[in-house]
Amino acid sequence: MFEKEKQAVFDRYESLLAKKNEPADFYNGIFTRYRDPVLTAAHIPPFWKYDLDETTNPFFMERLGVNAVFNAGALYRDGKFYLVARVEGNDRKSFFAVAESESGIDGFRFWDKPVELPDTCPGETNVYDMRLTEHEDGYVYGVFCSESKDPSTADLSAAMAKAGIVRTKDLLHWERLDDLKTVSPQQRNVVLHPEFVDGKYAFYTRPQDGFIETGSGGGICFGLSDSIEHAEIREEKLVSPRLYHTVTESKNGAGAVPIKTEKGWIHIAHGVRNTAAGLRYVLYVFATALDDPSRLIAAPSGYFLAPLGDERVGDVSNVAFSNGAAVTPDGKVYLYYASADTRLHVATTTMERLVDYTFHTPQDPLRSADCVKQRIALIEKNLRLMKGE
Ligand code: M1P
Repeated sequence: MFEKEKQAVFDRYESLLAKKNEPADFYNGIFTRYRDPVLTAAHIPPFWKYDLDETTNPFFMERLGVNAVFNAGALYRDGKFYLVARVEGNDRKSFFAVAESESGIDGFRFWDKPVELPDTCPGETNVYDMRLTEHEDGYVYGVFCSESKDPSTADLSAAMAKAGIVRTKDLLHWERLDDLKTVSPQQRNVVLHPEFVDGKYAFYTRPQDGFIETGSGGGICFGLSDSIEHAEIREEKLVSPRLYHTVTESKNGAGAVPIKTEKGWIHIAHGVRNTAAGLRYVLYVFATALDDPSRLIAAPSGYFLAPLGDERVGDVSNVAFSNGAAVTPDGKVYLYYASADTRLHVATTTMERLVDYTFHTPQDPLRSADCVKQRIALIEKNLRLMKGE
């Protein structure tokens, strides 16, 4: 019985990892979606969950279950794709784990053990959403959310979010640096820019007054720090603002590390609006200038990617979230996005298409009357073309 169940669990796991992914039946000319997620709770190696010893686990039960695998930092190196995923145990605590694949769209296999971050903060209860930045200083940095209980209140759910920083050269050995200091009381969705700016380390931040609500935080900001070992930003400049009646009205946050193109830095971020059914998270794109990555130069209208079909349902429904993209030397872009805080997907595109989308999608005119004019202009142009005029 024990051996039979064990074999069945391992067989199911291996056949999942061997399954080829295929493009989904979806077209928008901007990116390709795929039929299957690239990482789910079922991609967790059985030996992370089961005690394989029959004497201590006679019923072959899961002892440490995994609830979800989602929000992953991404890296392409020497012909392989690496993800540092957020793995959430049944106990609600998240940790990081590296998975690698040859194709970037399927076959992701977790390394034998999850990442063991240096445990330097006794109050830290939860860690999640690592952005991986291959910095020009030679290190790979991981900037993540470090969450602890808010000691100033008896409210059990009150928490504090800060940006933790680690660095590595091999994704195996991690050095923990000081958490980022900013003027804002809390931070989440912090991203390290891959290049020095004015000789300093540059970060995209998301100031927030509370753990959930950004409050007075106006959106995604930019700040510089002299040091990375003791990172401190004294001034945060607004880059991508939250705007009334747009996809960023409630809040937004930097996502994947900005992608350098000949026309500017392309950012794939998330925007949040509130609805009667709760918060809706979508991905949107903006660009900043090559000579000043804090200067907004393009802001295509609306969302880039929204949760679709099954993606809409999960632990936190109606959420698309990304904190990682990998770019290959031949200009292919692999965007890793999670749906409903439950599973991780990939969408692929090319640098050429991403640039075209970013710089040729019209801006949001912000009012229905102007949006309909914008659309009618497109329709009239197309009607003339369709009539051969
Ligand atoms: O639940 C949706 C997302 O919520 C948070 O994002 P934000 O700080 O913008 O609200 C993050 O905790 C993220 O992990 C999560 O996917």
